[in-house]
Amino acid sequence: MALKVYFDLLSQPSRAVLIFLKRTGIPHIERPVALRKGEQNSPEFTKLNPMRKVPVIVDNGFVLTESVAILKYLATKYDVPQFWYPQEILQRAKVDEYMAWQHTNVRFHAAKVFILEVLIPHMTSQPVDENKLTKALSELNGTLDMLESMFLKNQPFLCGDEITLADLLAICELMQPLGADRDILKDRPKLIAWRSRVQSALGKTFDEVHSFLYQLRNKARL
Ligand SMILES: N[C@@H](CCC(=O)N[C@@H](CS)C(=O)NCC(=O)O)C(=O)O
Repeated sequence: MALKVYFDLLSQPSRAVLIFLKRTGIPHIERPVALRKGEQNSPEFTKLNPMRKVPVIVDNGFVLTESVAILKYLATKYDVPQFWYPQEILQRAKVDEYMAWQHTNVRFHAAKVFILEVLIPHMTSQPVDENKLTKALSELNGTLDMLESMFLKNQPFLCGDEITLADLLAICELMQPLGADRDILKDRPKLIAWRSRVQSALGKTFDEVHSFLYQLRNKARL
C-alpha cells in the first residue's frame, strides 16, 4: 500500500516532507489536513497523532510524526540520491547538527514573525503588534547571522557542496514570512544566492508546494 502523507501547505515542515516525496519520486497518497478548519482535531487524525500536528506519514501501517524523523526515515528507507542524507559519518553529522539546531532557531524565529504578522491579525481582526514584531525580527536577524556564519559559510549549501535535508527544512521555514509579503533575506546576498541554488535544485516542485503561500503573499500586496 502506498505511503500516505498528512500535511497542510501552510505548514513549513509539511512542505519539506511533501517536496521531498515529490522530488525523489517516492510513491505516496496525499491527505491534506486543513489546520485552519481544525481538521487536526478530528478523531481520525488524533488517533494518528495525539499531538494533533502535521506532518504525519503512514507507511504500510507504520505511523511516524515529526518532520525530521520522517525525512531521515524516508531518506534511509527509500532508494533516493545519497546527497540528501549522506552516509559518510562526518557529513551526516553536520546535517543532523542543523536539523537539531533549527527547531529552536530558524523555525522558532521565522514562524514567530509569520504568527505575529499573519496568523494573529487574521484570527483576532486586530492590527499587527509592532513592538512584538520589531523584537521578533531582531531575534530572527540574530538567527540568520548564525545560519550564515555557522552553517552556510562559503559553501554552496548549508552542509557542503550539495543540497541536503538541512537546506530543504531551512528554505521551507525561511519562506514562511512571505505570507505577509516579507522577504526576510532581502538584505542578505549570500543567503539570497543560497536560496536560488536550493530553488533550482528543487525544480518546479518548490513553487507547486509553495502555491498557497504565494496566494497569501499576493493578498498581502493588495
Ligand atoms: N516538530 C514538529 C512540528 C509540527 C508542527 O508544529 N506542525 C504545526 C504546523 S507547522 C501544526 O500542525 N499545528 C497544528 C496545531 O498546533 O493545532 C515537526 O517538525 O514536524
